[in-house]
Amino acid sequence: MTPTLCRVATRLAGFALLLVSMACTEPTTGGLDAAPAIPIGAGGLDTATSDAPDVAAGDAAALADSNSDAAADSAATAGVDGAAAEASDASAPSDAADAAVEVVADVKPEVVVPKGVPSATITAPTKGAVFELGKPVEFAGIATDTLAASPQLQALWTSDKDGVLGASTPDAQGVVKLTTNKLSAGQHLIQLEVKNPQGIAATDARTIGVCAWSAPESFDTKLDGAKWKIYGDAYWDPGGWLEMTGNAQGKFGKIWNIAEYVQPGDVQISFKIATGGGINGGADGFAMSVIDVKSVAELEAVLAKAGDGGCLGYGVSGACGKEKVSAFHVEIDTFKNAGDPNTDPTPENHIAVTLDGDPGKHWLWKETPGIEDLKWHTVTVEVKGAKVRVTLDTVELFNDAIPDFLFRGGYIGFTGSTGWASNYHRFDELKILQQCVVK
Ligand SMILES: [Ca+2]
Ligand SMILES: [Ca+2]
Ligand SMILES: [Ca+2]
Ligand SMILES: [Ca+2]
Repeated sequence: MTPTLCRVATRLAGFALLLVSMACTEPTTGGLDAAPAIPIGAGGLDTATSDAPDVAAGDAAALADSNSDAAADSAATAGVDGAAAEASDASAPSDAADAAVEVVADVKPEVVVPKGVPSATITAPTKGAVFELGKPVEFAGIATDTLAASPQLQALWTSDKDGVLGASTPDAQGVVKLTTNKLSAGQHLIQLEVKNPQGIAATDARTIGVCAWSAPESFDTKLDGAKWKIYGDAYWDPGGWLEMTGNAQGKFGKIWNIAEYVQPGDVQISFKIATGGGINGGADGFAMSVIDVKSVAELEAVLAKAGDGGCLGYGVSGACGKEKVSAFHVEIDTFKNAGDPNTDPTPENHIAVTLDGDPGKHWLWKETPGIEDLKWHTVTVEVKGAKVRVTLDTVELFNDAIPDFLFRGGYIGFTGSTGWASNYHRFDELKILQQCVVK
């Protein structure tokens, strides 16, 4: 065996060490019997050369422990071989030179590549935004890196609740977008991870909510008194809806949910209304209200003060009373009041948002001339931050911010009133987009 082969073979894994050692120390033709070690050595050259010192040392220790003479010899040989490697290469014949070239190539130091620092920023949706289950949610972000161009980066969107939402490549400006309608209901911590070509990652995250509509209240069967409580002239109509007054003069009533509390924050509420059929041009109107009180007892104390006529069964402040209450109302007003006791912004029928029990302050309103047709119409109310959007049969009436407004939640209910003029005042199919409590 040539010195080179011996050296290479000696660097093999421990199980072959003894055999190889003997072949190297006995330069006879018998050494050729060790040839099977060569193909293994050739195949494992890269590993063997780089790991050789460890393997040799480990084997030397292991074999020394065995107390065998042969083992001691081989350990010594391995140690000498490792130490003498440089010297042997220097004076080696041509086949040794080939091996030396490979060894040099293998130990060539790695080129130090400068590492970039990536950055990830979620730009949409806003933190704490709430979405309706099944509707598309549009995510957007910016992915950049101190070295790599944005299109060289990888962007990955994930939800802590639903896992991977999608991967994409940023455009030249670093913009990454993803739209999905697959988010499950509940709170999600959305994360954008940006990875640069070196595998270094940056992340940004924010919480959003995906909410499901509550089961609609159909009011098709007699009300459960533990949930819906009736006050004044209101009643449940066997036709399958709530009636606030009946078609008679001088009535006012209320029906309230005393079992559930609408959470504060963004909310969507949908219900159906029908009014009309009355005398003297029809009046006065009705309202959906959410009153922010801590208990049903407090709620009832407020409701007990609510006025009739132009106060629509919910007015307790302004021209209608002196109560201080935090409340949100959407009124459907079908009679023009002018200082009796409050004043309307238009002689026409209107739908308006009022606050805190004051029917005289119309924060947002729109004329709805044909509303007294005693047909069913759908009203939706969407609160997003200080903005309130109201639609009537899918037509937007208004979508504006109310200064300093914050939906505070509370107990939800309905009121209505008649006076000299009358009308039916019906509510049905209440749906509330369940508020996900989003941090
Ligand atoms: Ca119904
Ligand atoms: Ca009217
Ligand atoms: Ca009015
Ligand atoms: Ca009004």
